[in-house]
Amino acid sequence: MSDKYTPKPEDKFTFGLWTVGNVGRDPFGEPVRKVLTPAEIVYLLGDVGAYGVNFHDNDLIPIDATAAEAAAIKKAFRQALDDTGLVVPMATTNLFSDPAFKDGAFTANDPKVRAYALQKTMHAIDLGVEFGAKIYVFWGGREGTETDAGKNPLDAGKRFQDALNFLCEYVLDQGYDLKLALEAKPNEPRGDIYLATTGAMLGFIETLAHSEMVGVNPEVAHEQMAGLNFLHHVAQAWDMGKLFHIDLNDQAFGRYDQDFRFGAVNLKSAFFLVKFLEDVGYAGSRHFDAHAYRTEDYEGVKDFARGCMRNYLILKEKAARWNQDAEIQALLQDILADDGSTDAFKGKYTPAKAAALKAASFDRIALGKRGLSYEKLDQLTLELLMGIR
Ligand code: GCO
Ligand code: MN
Ligand code: MN
Repeated sequence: MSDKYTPKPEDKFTFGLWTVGNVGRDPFGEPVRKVLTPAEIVYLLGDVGAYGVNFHDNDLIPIDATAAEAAAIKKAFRQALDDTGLVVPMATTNLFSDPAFKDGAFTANDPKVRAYALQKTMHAIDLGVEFGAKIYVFWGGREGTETDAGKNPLDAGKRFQDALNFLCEYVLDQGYDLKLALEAKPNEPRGDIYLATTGAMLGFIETLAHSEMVGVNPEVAHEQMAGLNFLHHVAQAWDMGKLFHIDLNDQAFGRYDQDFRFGAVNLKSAFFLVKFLEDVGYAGSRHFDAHAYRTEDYEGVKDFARGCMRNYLILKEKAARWNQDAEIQALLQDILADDGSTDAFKGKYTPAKAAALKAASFDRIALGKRGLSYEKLDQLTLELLMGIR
C-alpha cells in the first residue's frame, strides 16, 4: 500500500542495525526472533522504505571476528546498501556489552580499560567513516556507578573530557568530515549514568577543546525516564546549534527504557516534537532508536518500522494543519498580543531604560485576572489530533 504517508528518502528516516535486528532478549527471557545478518537487516529496511541504517561497530562486525570474516561481512553489507540505496549517516561504538566495560569505558577506573575503549573507538570511527557516516554518537551506557564509593565523579568527568578531546583530535588528524553527538540517559544499564540529561551534556560540551565539533543526540525515552519534557531539551539543543542527531521512540513515564514505536504512548508529546522539528527546519536524520514488541515475528518488526515512519509523517501533516487552523491561529494571536506599551523597555540594557522601567506603573491585579485560553487551545489541539478538525 502506498499513500501520502509512505516514506521518501528526503524524510531521512533511519534505523539502527540493533533496532529492527533486536531479537527480543530481555533480562527474563531468551530471544524470540532469529538473528539476522547485517545485510538481511538492510534488505528488510529497504522493504519498508527507510532512508538509512546506523550501526555500532559490533552490530556489523562481531568483536571476535577474524579479518577474513570481517571482510566478508563488509562486502555483503556494502552489496545490500548498493542494492537498496540505503545510506549510513551515523555510526557508534559498542562500549557496553563486553565484560571489559563493566565499570565503564572512558570513565572506568582501570587505565587499561580506558585505553582499550579509546582504541576500540578509533577503529569504530574508521569503520563508520568507511561506510559514509557523518555523525558519530557517544552513548555511555556503562559510564556510571551503582555506588559512589569507588569512583569520584570529578575524576570520571575529567576522564570523559580527556577521551573526547583525544578523539576530536583523532578525527581532525585523519581529515574526517565527522561530528560527534553525545547521548544522555539517566540510568540503565548502570544504576546512575554520568551526565544524565541532555542539558547536562550541553553544559559539558562547552568544556571541550573542540566544542564546535560536538553536539547532542537526545532520545525521547531517556528524558522521559528522568521525568522531563523532551521537547524543551531538544529546543535548547537546537537553539545552541547542537542538535546533531535525534533518537525517536516512545515510552511510559516512570518505566525502564521501553524503546516503543514512535508515537505509541505519548501522542501529544510526539506531535509537539514533530511540529518543532518541522517548524525550525531540522535537517538531520530522524532516527528511530526503538524495537518491536517481544511478541512479534519479523512481519511484526516491519509493522513496527513502518509504524514509526507513518506516525512521524501523520504528525507532520497534523502540524501543518495546526499551523493553518484559523481558530487555533486566532487564539494564538490573542495569547501573544502585544499593545506596544512596553516597547520602551525592550532590548539591550541602558541606564535610562532601567530608570524608566523602575518608574513605570503596572496594573498587577489586571495582569493576574487575565485568562489565557490554554484550555481551549489544548482542546483544539487534541481534537485536531483525534481527527475531527
Ligand atoms: C539505549 C541507547 C542506545 C544508543 C545506541 C547508539 O538506551 O540503549 O539509546 O540504543 O542510542 O547505543 O549510541
Ligand atoms: Mn535508549
Ligand atoms: Mn538511543
